[in-house]
Amino acid sequence: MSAVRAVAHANIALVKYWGKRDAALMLPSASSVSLTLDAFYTTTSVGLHEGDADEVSLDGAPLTGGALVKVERFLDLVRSQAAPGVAGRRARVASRNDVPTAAGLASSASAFAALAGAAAGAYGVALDRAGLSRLARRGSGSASRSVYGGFVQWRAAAELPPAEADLASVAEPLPSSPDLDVAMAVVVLAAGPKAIGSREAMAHTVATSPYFPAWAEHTERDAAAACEAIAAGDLERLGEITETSAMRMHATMLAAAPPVRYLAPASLEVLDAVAALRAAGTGAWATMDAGPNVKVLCAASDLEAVVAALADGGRRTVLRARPGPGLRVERE
Ligand code: 2P0
Repeated sequence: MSAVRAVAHANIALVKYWGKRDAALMLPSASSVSLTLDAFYTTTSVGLHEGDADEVSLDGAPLTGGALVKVERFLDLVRSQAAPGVAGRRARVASRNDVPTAAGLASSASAFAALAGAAAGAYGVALDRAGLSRLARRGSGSASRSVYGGFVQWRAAAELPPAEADLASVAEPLPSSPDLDVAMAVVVLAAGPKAIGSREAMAHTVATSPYFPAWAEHTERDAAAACEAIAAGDLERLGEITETSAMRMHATMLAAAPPVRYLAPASLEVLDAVAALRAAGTGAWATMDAGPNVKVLCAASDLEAVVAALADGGRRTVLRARPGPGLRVERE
């Protein structure tokens, strides 16, 4: 069988995913809402070979250690759904991350969405979009959202028992008002000492933060409100929900024992600059993930003004992003 290539774009959560209720099935504690971006993406090609081990490379270098094990386990999951003739064969995986600078924005979301598309294709596992989203979720939760372009919701299906939620907890594209023409400015800040990875940090937050139950409850409501704001084309409301969700997520992990802190002094300076933009009448709202970088949601027509303000005369690196497409899969 020929190799299959897939391209998936990174996504930034507007309503954050932070915490699993079932780590084995990768079921989130609450729904999340994201925007898939054009500027950052992963291209992955998967072919089958006769050797006895999976071979995985990222940006031309062989993958090793825990990262390799994660990919092998994911390939095992795909093989468990493949026809007997191919299920025993090993894969050759070549993956490339495209980001405008080597800025630490490489994302497990685009990586596992692309791997899901390419591996399912290479092993002849026929999946529709929902099936691909469900498969990508097993690699990395946020990857479920990168199967779709634009605004996306990943449903927690927390009302269902885990075995049923395993089928229902997938992403879906969100209908958005044509008036909602958005962009993101990504402020790249120097990463300090390597912080704890998001999977471990999430589990630690669930286990030790007394704020976690309140976080999960409010996030489910915030996700519903964000969907409404997106449908109504209400950027201001969406922006407020976005910034609030990010701050609540960081507050929840700051309350873990010991605390998890991704906010750096330079991040706080950018949050102040975003508040100053708003005070001066420009709609701009900040969000942050498991690192110091700050992403700023704004109207596409305000992007250049926002980038100029945040770059502060060239003192900071600011990347531009617009809504991007969903997963594409093709046979090589
Ligand atoms: C998100 N993040 O919603 C949140 C916000 C980071 C902060 O999803 O364990 O790599 O593989 O499901 O998806 C990053 O965590 O974690 C993430 P796993 P993932 O985008």
